[in-house]
Amino acid sequence: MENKLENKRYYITTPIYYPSDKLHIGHTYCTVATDTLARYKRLQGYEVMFLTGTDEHGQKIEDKAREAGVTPKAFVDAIVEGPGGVLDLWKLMDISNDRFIRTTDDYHVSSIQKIFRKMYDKGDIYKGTYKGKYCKPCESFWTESQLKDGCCPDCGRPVTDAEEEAYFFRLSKYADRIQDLLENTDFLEPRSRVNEMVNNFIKPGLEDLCVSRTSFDWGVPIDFDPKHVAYVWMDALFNYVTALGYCNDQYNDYEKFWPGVNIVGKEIVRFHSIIWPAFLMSLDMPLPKKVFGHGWLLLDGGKMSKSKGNVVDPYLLAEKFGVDALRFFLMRTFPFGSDGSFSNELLIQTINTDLANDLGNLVSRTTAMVGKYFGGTLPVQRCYEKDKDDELVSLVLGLRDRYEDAMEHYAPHKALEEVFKVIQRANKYIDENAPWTLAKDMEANGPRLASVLYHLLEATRICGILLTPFMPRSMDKLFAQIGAEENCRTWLSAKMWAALDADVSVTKGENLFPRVDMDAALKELEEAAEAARKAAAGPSIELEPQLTENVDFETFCKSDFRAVKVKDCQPVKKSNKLLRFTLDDGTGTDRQILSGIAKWYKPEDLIGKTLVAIVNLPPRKMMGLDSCGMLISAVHQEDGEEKLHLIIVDDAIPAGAKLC
Ligand code: ME8
Repeated sequence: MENKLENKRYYITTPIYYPSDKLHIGHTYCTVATDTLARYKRLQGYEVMFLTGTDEHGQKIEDKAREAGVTPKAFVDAIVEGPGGVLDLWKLMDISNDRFIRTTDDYHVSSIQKIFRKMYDKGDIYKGTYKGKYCKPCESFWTESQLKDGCCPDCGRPVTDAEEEAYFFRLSKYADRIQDLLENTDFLEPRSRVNEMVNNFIKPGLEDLCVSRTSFDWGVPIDFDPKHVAYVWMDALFNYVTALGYCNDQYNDYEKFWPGVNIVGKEIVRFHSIIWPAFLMSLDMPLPKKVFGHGWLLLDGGKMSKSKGNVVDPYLLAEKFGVDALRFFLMRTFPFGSDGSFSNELLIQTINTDLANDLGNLVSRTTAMVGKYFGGTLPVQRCYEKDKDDELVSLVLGLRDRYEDAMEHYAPHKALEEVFKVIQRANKYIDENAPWTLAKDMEANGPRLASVLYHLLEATRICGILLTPFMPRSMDKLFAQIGAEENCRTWLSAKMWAALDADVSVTKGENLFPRVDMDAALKELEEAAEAARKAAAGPSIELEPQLTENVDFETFCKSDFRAVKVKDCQPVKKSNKLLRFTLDDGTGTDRQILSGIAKWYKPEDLIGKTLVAIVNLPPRKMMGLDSCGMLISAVHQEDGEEKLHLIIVDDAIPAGAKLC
């Protein structure tokens, strides 16, 4: 990671996600990690550009939109900007991105057209015929030899044959340079991914890459040959530079921020460490400073994915446990470069152990004791005891370097491990120094007690600074509680002992991280997941069995069904079921019908509607009123509940028209 302070600019990106469905905890994991790294760099004093966005073109989105009966743009708009959509999720999760790119943004589309033409003019893109295999869910082309058991090597699903006129990018031309880049530099991390790329993709021979499609429309049209749209990965990868203003006038940050760091999931490392640098080489552009391929969150041993439908909802977890607790859990639990198994138990356990027990207790015990023994403000008289204090102080003062080392190596989990070692040591320091015993003789021990508490506040402050990128909101509250002003919250002051005022005042505040009742929370989560599964599966509908006994036509014709218009509709006094309708049935005389549908309709909503009634049933008295006929409705059971819909017909049908 770039760490020279003379170059104080830093650019970091997440993948741009497909808005083919709601995003899940896996996307949240990557975005929170990238956000944490961006916040860490800002804390260090860098000018940071943090980009995220959505990858909106491609056949998969086009198909999904068709299924939903809307245009592709309307489909992605709803998922990106609609309630509970991508933008809402990042707002909820306190994601501090400086920019958000959508590949349907006009400036991006025209930039891709220019980029395509540049590469074509240079001779790195040429026209040919594409023959091969295509995996639709992954939007990936494969050669026969790359398939695993005849299926997509990424997701294991069947592939389809594809043959069409297409443009190709001379990927093969860059194979040696890419291999050298991967093997002899730190371009791609973790290192373990390098062998996989070289052995599986480069050594078997890099073939030229098909970079246009003609079989669907939802993409960036090639301006000089508009029946082709750009391959969605080409369109997507260049987002990292178009969002800075490369090939457009929308922004002017390309010179300032490129090259940057691309954080991606391991399944798209191939695109980012082979294809992406080759594209950039073709345009003589600087390569990313780093591509980091993080691991997957697994659920029941498999990858969570939108297309498999086994996903965990970040909204639900953030709402239940708090955004910061969720952010913290994701960063603390799963080593960033490896896969990890998600579970609700693990989440709750982490909250209870690290946040409620270790950090929460340190803050609440320390501030409570400053309140109890000194009325909330420490006296300035002190008594430092070398043998008791030195170890804690030096551990705390070395923390920033150990933390920085971990963060620079994309190991936020290790950085947190270091912070929590200090928090645990500070809690032990409380027990070793037993402030409650010192407090028994304030005259003799007052200065020592003040020292002990001050040391605890200092340890808490420095941990708080380093936890800010992980839990920004909670750390603001923590600083307010321990009396740490702005100048004691800086990166610089995380390496300074005694930054807090000697006569610092604390404020008792809310419990930052309440304990979670494991059993109750697990039960609630299971119920919520069940409700979500049901909602996704749609309601369970039960219908009345059809009658098997025939009715002869003559008998049927004796039933007189007519269109009727609702002139008035009122509730019936003392009945919570009945509505009284005054109807125009075309005869010139009003017809009154009582109907037991008050549970489903408000009377005022039905006035003016055209309904269907059988008009030759014998009159019946109900609640002392005559009902002359019956309104026709459709009925069914939904999730065990009776549902009713009046048959409301076209208003163009005149009152009294016969139904036959
Ligand atoms: O691949 N665990 O978009 P995508 C951890 N549009 N991270 C996960 C995850 C999981 N179970 N599931 C998803 C695309 N992710 C392309 C990217 S970039 C130019 C184009 C994260 O919506 C992870 O970072 O399928 C992964 O790489 C990304 O979401 C894929 O999101």
